[in-house]
Amino acid sequence: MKRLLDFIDELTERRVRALASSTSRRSALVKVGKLMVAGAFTLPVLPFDRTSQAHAAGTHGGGKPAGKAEPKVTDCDYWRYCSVDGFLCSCCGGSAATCPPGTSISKVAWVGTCHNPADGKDYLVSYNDCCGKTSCGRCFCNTNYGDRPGYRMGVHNDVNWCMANDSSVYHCTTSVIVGVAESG
Ligand code: ABN
Repeated sequence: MKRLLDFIDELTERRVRALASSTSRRSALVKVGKLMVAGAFTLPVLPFDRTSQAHAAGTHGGGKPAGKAEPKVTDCDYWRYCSVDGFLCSCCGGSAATCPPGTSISKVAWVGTCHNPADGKDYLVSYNDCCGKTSCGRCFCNTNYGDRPGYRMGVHNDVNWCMANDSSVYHCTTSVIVGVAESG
């Protein structure tokens, strides 16, 4: 039995030595590299989530997607809400452009540019908050077209625009059309 094991040992050692002398470390690395490159082309590529870009492209009032009903004045994708961050006053006892009773319109506001698919024009929209009552809590929209991160002062919309009113308590947000954007 021992002789058989010695024989297998010897045979294995000879084979391993022969293989080692005919294969350099460099050629082994080349083989591994080739396998990796081939794998990159043949293995399935994981899908990318591009929904945020699609959302950004579609919420600038680009028009309703095919097969979808026209957005209502209480829907976030209604064209003039392209840059809202807050509760729609049209769901809170007011309208798209007026504050609900018992609240007052903010003295400062965020202004966005939204595309109206009905006439093909771009409009300046002032997003004034309504102040003096606790948060409405209905129809929260966060479309925020053109918004930039908080460290870019002046171009950030996650702000309580009631800050300059007698009451800084935020209730909802209106979308008041203030002009047509100039082209060019
Ligand atoms: N402009 C709406 C809002 C109110 C309070 C805090 C953030 C955003």
